[in-house]
Amino acid sequence: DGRGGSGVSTITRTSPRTKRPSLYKVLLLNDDYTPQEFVVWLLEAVFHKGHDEAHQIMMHVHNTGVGICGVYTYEVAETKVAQVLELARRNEHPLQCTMERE
Ligand code: NFA
Repeated sequence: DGRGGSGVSTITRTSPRTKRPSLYKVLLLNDDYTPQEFVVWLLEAVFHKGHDEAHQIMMHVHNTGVGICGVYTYEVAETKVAQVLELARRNEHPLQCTMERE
């Protein structure tokens, strides 16, 4: 049975103890200064979006003030936010990014 020869089998319980992790939306905020093409590039580079979807998300943020870049577990979402803020800082753009539990 894979635990060392006693011959005693174990049935592993699944569903009652399987808690799914909370998910977090990574949100991008509009501003008046960050170039549209930088936002499109960032959505491709950090969130693995194709060019057309990246452009659509960027325009949604531009037109409504906020948009969802993706939905991830806590640590992945935290890392994406940090990557966006660091890329914006390095390029001297005021682009803001945050995360919110779904
Ligand atoms: N509003 C910015 C501009 O017109 C573009 C932008 C889109 C910025 C999405 C931030 C997020 N240059």
